[in-house]
Amino acid sequence: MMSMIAAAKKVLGVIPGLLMMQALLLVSPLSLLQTQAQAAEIEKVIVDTDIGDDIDDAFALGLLLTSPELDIIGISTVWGDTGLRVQLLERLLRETGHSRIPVAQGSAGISTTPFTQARWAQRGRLPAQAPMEAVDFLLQQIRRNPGQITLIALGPLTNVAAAIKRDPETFGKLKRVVMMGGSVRAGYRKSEYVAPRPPDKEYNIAADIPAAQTLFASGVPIVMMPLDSTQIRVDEVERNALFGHGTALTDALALLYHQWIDSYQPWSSNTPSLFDVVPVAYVIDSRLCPTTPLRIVVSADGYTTEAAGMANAKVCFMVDKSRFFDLFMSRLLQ
Ligand SMILES: [Ca+2]
Repeated sequence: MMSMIAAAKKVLGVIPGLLMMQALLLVSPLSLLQTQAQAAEIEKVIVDTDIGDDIDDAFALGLLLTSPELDIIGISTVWGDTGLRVQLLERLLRETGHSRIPVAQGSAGISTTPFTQARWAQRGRLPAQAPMEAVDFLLQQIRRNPGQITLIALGPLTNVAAAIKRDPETFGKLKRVVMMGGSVRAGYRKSEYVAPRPPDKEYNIAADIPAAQTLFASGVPIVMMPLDSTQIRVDEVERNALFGHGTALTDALALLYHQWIDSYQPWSSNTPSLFDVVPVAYVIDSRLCPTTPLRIVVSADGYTTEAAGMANAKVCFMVDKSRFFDLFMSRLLQ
């Protein structure tokens, strides 16, 4: 008759075997394939942003930081006080638990646009280490991940053009540029219930026209989200839901929004437009913004017009607003 100790040993001997079987089941060929498929769906992105002026970049960052489909390998700042934009990002990333994301700094330039969220940014910390230069960072990351990176461009295209000029061959190894900018068939409008103006000189393009011309002549795949599809407003119901939600991210967005409102800002509205959120939403779910291949020419005075010839951009003219808000609100209200 088996002693109690021997019986216990026998049972304990079976347990590792069971665990091993379970482990084998967990790494079955099927589950390995599933894991690989999930990994393949994660999109590597670099975000180039003029966060701090208008408020839409902050909302775009909000969607980026809450979307598991995206691997944010870095964020670079562009236009005007790029150092203060780094400081804003440092605070936003730290307070939302994303300090691991590298931030790079574009060259500082002159901007006449008010930095509406400067006070929030100034209360952030300076990064512990001097940030990498934006163009160096972008080119370094493209070399490390050829054909894999989507560059999401949310500001004037100054860094983008500088990267093309410095090393066009490396820049050509981007997977694509998904950008907010331009105005192809419709201009700025107060609301969707008012007829749009004719195409306008859109801010990101007009701020640095030669840079936009450089990108559209580069041959790199471009997905363009112009004014035609990006004038989506966050009304009071959505704002209350977001700003009362109580996460570190929505708290930060609420404070940034209030500074934006409290500044002398050219947008002069309580209701932000989510321009820069549209390219981010597109990268997550391209079905919400179907595109048309077109040849886009950037004129010397900053218009983006359709021309005859081979397409150089895929342009989204209409966003599925319901699908867009389902995605945006559900992610930020996690
Ligand atoms: Ca922007």
